[in-house]
Amino acid sequence: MTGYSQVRLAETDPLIAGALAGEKARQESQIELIASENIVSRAVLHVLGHEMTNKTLEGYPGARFHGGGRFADIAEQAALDRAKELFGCAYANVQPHSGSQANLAVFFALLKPGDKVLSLDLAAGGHLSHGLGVNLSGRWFSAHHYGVERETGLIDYDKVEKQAAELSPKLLIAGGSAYPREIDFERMGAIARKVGAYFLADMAHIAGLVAGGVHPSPLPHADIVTCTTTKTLRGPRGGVNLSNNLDWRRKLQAAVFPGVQGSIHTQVIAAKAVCFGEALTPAFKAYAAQVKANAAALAATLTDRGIRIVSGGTDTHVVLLDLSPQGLTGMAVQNILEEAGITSNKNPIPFDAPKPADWVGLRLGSSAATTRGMKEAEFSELGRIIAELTLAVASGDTRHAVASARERCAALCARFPIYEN
Ligand code: DSN
Repeated sequence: MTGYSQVRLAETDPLIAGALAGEKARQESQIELIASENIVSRAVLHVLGHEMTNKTLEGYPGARFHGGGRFADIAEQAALDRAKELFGCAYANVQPHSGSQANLAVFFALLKPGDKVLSLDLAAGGHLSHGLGVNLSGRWFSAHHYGVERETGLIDYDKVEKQAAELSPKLLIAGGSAYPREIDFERMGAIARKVGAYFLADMAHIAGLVAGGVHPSPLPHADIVTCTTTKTLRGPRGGVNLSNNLDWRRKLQAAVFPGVQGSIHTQVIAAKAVCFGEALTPAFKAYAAQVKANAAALAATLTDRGIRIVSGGTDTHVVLLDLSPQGLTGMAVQNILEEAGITSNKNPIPFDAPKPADWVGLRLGSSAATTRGMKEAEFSELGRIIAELTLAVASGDTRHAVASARERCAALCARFPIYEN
């Protein structure tokens, strides 16, 4: 946002101007380790605040229900072309307003209410839009879940195959929000085919790693792939549907509009085009590799200091801490990290308690701080800070640890500003 518009907003709406200024300062002065967050480029920010937001359109490029769409069509067509090039696939739909909407459209396209779905349990790293009881996907469909092994924290694909054979789901789903390891999409696709299920791969969290070539792509194996542009992909808030199989085209187009959505978020679609353009550059490949290396450095440092990492490490940007050996909840450590200048989120771990207040998991992610320019050395420092704070909470005396952590986090923020100009 330019200085001019901030000044104007402060005059017309001081409450919201204050909230925006506060949020900007918070982002600059805290280190963001929430795994679903990132820091978009100036170009993406610019597009999100553009007059393109004024344009109402329904339908698809070249076939709209409203007039005046020729420039929006250029943006949406670019987003489609770039998404297909980036992920090497035959079909894309860039209209879903979020990852949950992208998933809902797949349910709408493939299933009837009551049909059986088999997906990763939320506590094992799944996502609420894959059939959680309080979500439409769990309320209107018959959702069943596979989990991970208690000892390893990993999916046992033989068990998934057995469960799928017994259940005969119409839809098998892979992916989620907090599974830190590579998913064997090839095996999941083979299981789906064997039991006659459709296979949906939700790569919301890892889309940037897939785009950057540092995580295997689900596209050769899944009927349909969904993702967001928000997380490792470092773009605007929004969803995408992809497929290699053009047979899904008609159904998916109709499922997104008019199935589960109306008019498009025009400026977000233009920002998605910019995001895909950025992700096609060699610099983004280097970024994706650094995200993975940084998460590995963070996990190794925490492990060395006696913090248990679910699954023993990470193959992605996600590091999931199990705080039960220290007798702590995720909430307690989330709070102390925030006091020191690190943002994170409590998260269930496999076999965790049902109530969020009792969860013993804490989820960290490396995408946003990597965008600031931090590398392995800084992520090791973050690991040391987080371990010291955790052990201090466990000991009941946090004063010295918080004071030291605050200073060290502030020093990192000063060395790695978010937007330098
Ligand atoms: N699914 C939520 C998360 O992973 O934090 C939001 O994207």
